[in-house]
Order: sequence, then C-alpha cells, then structure tokens
Amino acid sequence: MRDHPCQPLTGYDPVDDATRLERATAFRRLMAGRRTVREFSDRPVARAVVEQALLTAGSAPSGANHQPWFFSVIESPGARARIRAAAEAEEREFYESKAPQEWLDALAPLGTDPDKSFLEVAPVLIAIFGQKRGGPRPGDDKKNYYVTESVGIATGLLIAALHQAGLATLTHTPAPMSFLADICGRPAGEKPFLLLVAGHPAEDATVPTAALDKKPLDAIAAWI
Ligand code: IYR
Repeated sequence: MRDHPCQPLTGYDPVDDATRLERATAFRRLMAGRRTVREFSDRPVARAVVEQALLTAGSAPSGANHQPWFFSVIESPGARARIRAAAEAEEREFYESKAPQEWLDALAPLGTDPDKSFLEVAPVLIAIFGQKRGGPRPGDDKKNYYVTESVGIATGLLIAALHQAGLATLTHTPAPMSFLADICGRPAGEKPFLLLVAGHPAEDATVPTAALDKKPLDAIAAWI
C-alpha cells in the first residue's frame, strides 16, 4: 500500500538492446579518458559550466534524500592563497614525517609531493562538505543519514560531469582538512570531505604511467 504522495515514473523510455549497449560502451569510453591532472592552465572556466556540473552532483541519490552536501566554489585569490598555504603545510608534514613508508612507497609511482601550486593556478576550486544535520529542504534541521556515502556519490557525479564538459579534475585530500571549513565560513556541523580542483590541463601536463593501469573486469567484478 502506498500512502505517500507519488506520481508515474518518467525518464526511462524504451531503448533497444543494441542502442543500450552502444550507450553503455560510449560512456565507458568517455570515462576511460578521465585522468587525474596535477598541472593546470589558468584559463578561466565559465561559471555556467560549473553550475551545471554542481546541479548534476546535487541530483545524486542520498540517505532519505536529505542531500547532505555543500559545495563552496572558491574564487577569491586571498582564500585560494590561504588554502594553498594550509594544504602545503599539512602535506609537508605528511611527506616529511607523518606518512608511513608503506604509504610513501604506494605514492612513489604517482610522483606526488607537497607542492600544491595548482591550488592557486587552476580556475576552479570546489571544497565539498558533508552535513551531519539538514534535511530534504533548505533550512531543515534533521539528522542526516549515510552522509559519507551520499557525498561520495555526489562527488563522483561531479567529477563525471566536469569530465564530460571537457575539464580535468584532481581530488585533493589534505589531512586534516578542518582549515577548509574556516576559510569557506562553513558551520561547525559540516565536515570537509574533499577539495576538488578543476580546469583545463596545462599545455605540457603529464600523467604518471602508473595511473593508466586499471584493473580488468574479472578483477573488479564477479557474477555469482
Ligand atoms: N594528500 C597527499 C598524499 C596523497 C595521498 C593519496 I592516498 C593519493 O592518492 C595522492 C596523494 C597529497 O595530496 O599529496
């Protein structure tokens, strides 16, 4: 018995099997071209593109449809300089003392280091927050559920949307990230989840060869 308001499902018009496979394959190919980029150009990105990508992120499934995310798009050069300084301070500590050898060994093929100049070069910096409390409508103050899962899914959609718009991204996670809430002026109940950097790759951008290694289907999935 359905005792909640509902309406007919739309948006799943019939598609023949061949078209379905073509679409799945085309999307797989598109996404296979995504690279994590660490060298960006300062070429600007239209705000409308970022708005569309954020709306895609905001369409993600979430616990009780509470949409427990917030995206701060940081444009102010002052804020970006503060973020870079704070992130690089954390990262220097990470690379110089905090990181166990096993972690450093895992990162070696990717060539990452404490230099985070992209935080001031790339035109789009999006700090992504998870909200402990909120609710389905703006201004609600209810408990949120599955916040990390929900924000992770939204972030995945955001990355896919930006990639399909032709923009490169970098998921950056300085730890701890509490400085982000401060700089973005976010309330105490919001936890920084990730800093997403986006823009056009630098002309001479490179990718680590190791990053191209993706596991084959039989290593990541099984039909049982
Ligand atoms: N946060 C550091 C280290 C780092 C950790 C992982 I796991 C990566 O996949 C990449 C980097 C940094 O940004 O350099």
